[in-house]
Amino acid sequence: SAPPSAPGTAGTGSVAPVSPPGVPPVGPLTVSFARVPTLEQIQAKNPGVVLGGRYRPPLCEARSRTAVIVPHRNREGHLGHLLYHLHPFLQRQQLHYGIYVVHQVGTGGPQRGLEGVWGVPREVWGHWGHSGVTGDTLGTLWGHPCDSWNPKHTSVAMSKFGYSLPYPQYFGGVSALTPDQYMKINGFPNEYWGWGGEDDDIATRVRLAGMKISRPPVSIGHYKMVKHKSDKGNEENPHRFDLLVRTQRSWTQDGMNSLTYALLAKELRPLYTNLTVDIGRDP
Ligand code: NGS
Repeated sequence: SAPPSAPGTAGTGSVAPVSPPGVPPVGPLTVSFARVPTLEQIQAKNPGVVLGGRYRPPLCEARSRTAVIVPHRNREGHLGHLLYHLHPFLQRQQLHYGIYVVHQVGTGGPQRGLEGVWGVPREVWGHWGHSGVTGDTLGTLWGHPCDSWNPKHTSVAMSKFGYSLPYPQYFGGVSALTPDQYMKINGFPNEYWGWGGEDDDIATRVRLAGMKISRPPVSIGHYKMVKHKSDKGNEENPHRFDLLVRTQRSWTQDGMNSLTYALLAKELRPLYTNLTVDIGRDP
């Protein structure tokens, strides 16, 4: 049945085949970070993207709707690179999508593991209730970004790790889950403040919830990262190993069902929806 009306430009026609028709292959892309593109330049290259950073393929009905959720703090240049590459990637795949940038307020002081903000835009699920993708790394997605049965870890070959997994259970970078899968793992943990471990916690949740991590082949899950130093105010979390030992006991109480935050602003910008949230501070 047709999905309920969702934001974006009008789209009519039949359900999209798994491989997008009429999309000329572009082959391997050269991703350069030499110059940060301006938002105006990106807008000019993406005329089909409507306010809020939404797009709907004009000639077919996408199989699912995809919310791309980007946790963000103080890296405007990275955001420019991401939007420049990601909008065309997603359109070539004829996805019906919206990009949400979740901006955490406050500088200094430890912040909760960035992944935690994924649960923030609950209203995102209302509009884009089929698939979700989250991450802080640039990469490609293909077709239906989610796996129907299992949470997908998509950034399997990242430049910083020599294009292979740093360790077998690695779940960091970019992942794609359906809302149903997200609920099954009780969302992401809220107790990790500062750097490290929250992605390992999520990998453990996937297992404890009776699912497996699904992964695309290396040729698809290929990611080039913008190099960056460790973020000021996001120092290594000294408690992360203690927290990881407790995941088995804590995951049903700590997660989506215990998440608190204040949504301070929601702005529909030309290339993305900006959500400004206050998730509090390390107690
Ligand atoms: C592990 C961290 C993960 C992190 C990964 C890669 O050690 O959170 O390294 O880090 N786990 C713990 O600290 C328990 S990276 O090279 O990207 O900085 O994602």
